[in-house]
Amino acid sequence: MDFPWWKERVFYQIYPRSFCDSNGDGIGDLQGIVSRLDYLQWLGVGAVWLCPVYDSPNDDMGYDIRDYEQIMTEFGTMSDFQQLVEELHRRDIKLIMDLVVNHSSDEHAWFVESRKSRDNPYRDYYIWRSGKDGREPNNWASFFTPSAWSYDAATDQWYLHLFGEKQPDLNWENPRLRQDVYDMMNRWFDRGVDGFRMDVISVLAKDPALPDGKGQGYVFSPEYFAFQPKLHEYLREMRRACFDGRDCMCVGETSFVTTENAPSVVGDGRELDLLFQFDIMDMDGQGSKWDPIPLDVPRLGQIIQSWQQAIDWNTLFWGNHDQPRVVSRFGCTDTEELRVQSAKMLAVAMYLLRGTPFLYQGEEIGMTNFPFTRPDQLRDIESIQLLNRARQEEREAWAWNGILCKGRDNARTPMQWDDSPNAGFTTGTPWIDVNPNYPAINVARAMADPESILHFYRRLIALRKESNILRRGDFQLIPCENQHLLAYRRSYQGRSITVVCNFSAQPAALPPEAKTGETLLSAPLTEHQLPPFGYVVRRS
Ligand code: TEU
Ligand code: CA
Repeated sequence: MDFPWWKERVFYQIYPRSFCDSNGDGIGDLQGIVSRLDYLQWLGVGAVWLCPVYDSPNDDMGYDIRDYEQIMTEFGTMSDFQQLVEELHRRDIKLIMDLVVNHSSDEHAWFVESRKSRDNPYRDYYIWRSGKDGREPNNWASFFTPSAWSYDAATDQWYLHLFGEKQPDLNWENPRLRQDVYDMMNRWFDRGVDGFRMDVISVLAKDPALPDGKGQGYVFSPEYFAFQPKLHEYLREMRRACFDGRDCMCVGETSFVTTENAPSVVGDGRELDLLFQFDIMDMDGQGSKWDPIPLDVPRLGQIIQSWQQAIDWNTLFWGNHDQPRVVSRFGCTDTEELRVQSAKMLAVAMYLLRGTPFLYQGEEIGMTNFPFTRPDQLRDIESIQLLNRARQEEREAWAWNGILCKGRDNARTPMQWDDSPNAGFTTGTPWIDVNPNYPAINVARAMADPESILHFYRRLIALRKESNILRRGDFQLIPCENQHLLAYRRSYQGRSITVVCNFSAQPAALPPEAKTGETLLSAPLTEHQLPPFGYVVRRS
């Protein structure tokens, strides 16, 4: 049985701005990444997902692209990029790029043209409408701003932006725009890229009638912009235009995907290869992500089970640049011992599932959330907008709590390499503060300690590589009486591996299914008892 490379490898996500700064300007860059590739190879990763490195005014940290074929000046040059590709491939590491084509920056040449006049050749590259009674064309809310529309006086019309004001949505109805995007993607493939992570790809197509959402005020209306019928047309066209005949892959960030509609975009190789679903990421928010609730472990088990059943191949991840740090979120940072133990437990729980792991930079050393106390420490448009709005509504304390628990900047603080000033990330002033815990939590220290989270991740990656059961086996949830345990079994050709994880600070009795077998990995057990945040992995 032949598997494509993207099912056999572990991916590692790099947020370039915060990974490694090579020239002391406080901003991570391509040469910084090149200088750390031996580390990635040592860890055992087989592919890198690089967050946007394109020219951008950075209103949304690179997710607002001004030029799809220029490297952001702070990050380096196209020749640095070419060197990165070569150095990765020399180590047998694949590279996938971020593809952000739901929207561009308002500073992109297309939009600069588009807004000039109603009959500009680029007018239809974006979504322009006349207002209704002096108001927005409809009542849609955006991800980052109250209304999803901004008014442009020059032509007396409004443009749609599902994200920030400086991120106008591209008009996928326009075949010229689509062809320009495909040509651009093909040129990246020609530069040696092995695939794309497709930003909010599920919202490319909008309901052509742009109907009002149901409700008062501005209404977030994914029923009119997520998973629209035309989406499938566009994805199939893109597949044919860019992927056919190449050994390349794509993983879609399919916001609003469900176990019901997921099979419509993955599985048959005609649209996406992989998708990111957010059911687990959304579990600890009630209504909105800013209202945190504790993790419900039986529910986690149900979600995992339903996804493992819904599609043949899942992505496995605990975080990304939009999510808080997982050890702070679902593990425990009360003591150093619990941080280490719970980070290992989380890795076991997620990365032994059936699917392709995506690690986020810093996760492998158990980096934690940042203790933000002042607005000037924030860099993320989403948190800044939230705080501004909350101030007007006198809900500042609520917003701060949300930002501490869920703010995206938690994952964007610099990678902690060693205990030298600024964690070895930069010799200058970092663009965002370094987490003050870097003297204790850093790569150099973790390297020197065979019991560290880092060494554990390396073992886990190696274990996946050498085990057919883990790479190919099927999945079965093991129901547990104890509400804090997650347990499952992977089986392949008559052999199986049983995984049990304790998501609580209380010791827990092992379920009978996990009492026997050869121990592959385990926290120290006492009399068939898992310690707080303990785990055990057994083969039989
Ligand atoms: O994220 C899209 C998305 O749905 C998330 O933004 C999420 O809803 C958001 O973080 C609010 O919590 C992608 C990128 O990953 C993100 O960094 C960009 O800001 C966004 O698209 C716009 O390009
Ligand atoms: Ca730099």
